Amino acid sequence: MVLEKLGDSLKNTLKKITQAVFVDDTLINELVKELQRALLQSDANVQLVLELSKKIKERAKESTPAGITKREQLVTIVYEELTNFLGKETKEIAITKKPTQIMLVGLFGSGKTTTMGKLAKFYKKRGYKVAVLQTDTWRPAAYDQLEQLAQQVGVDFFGRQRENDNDGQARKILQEARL
Ligand SMILES: Nc1nc2c(ncn2[C@@H]2O[C@H](COP(=O)(O)OP(=O)(O)OP(=O)(O)O)[C@@H](O)[C@H]2O)c(=O)[nH]1
Ligand SMILES: [Mg+2]
Repeated sequence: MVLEKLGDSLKNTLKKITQAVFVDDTLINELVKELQRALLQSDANVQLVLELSKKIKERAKESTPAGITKREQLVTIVYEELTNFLGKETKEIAITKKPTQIMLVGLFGSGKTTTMGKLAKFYKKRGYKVAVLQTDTWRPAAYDQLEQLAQQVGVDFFGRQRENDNDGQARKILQEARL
């Protein structure tokens, strides 16, 4: 999911609630529709988006607790339901042994290399000795992309440029990185 874009759409949607004169069914329906649009554009699962919409609409019917306005209640509901939707729990990657290897697997263009850079920076900052390994010899520039990223972050980089032996080479690169 491209979360930055989703963030902007959601911000605009929530702004609508805070600026609305009346909080009524029309506003709630409009809000849910905009949320649906924003989430679906970010490739969210259709069934889950429909469930989220239903929950928000149901909870919006509840009476407003004393001390807050209907508007504030609605923003809270949307916030809570979105938090549930996007995942409430975070999971730490436990570094229990050295070396710890993290392999990133995913579809083309899903953000593996970028995430690798972020992870490298994260662990370097915390005092770990980090090396990133490029095992993709298929896509042109994959090597250069990670090499540049490693330079920016200031971590070691290992890889092979344009090699056909995809199977054995990951192991070889790993061996090199361990030396
Ligand atoms: N907005 C946004 N863009 C991202 C994020 N992560 C990656 N990208 C962008 O998505 C594109 C692909 O990212 P990569 O990290 O190269 O993805 P990849 O999975 O390594 O791609 P391949 O190696 O080609 O399979 C790049 O233009 C990144 O800048 C993210 O969290 N948010
Ligand atoms: Mg990549």
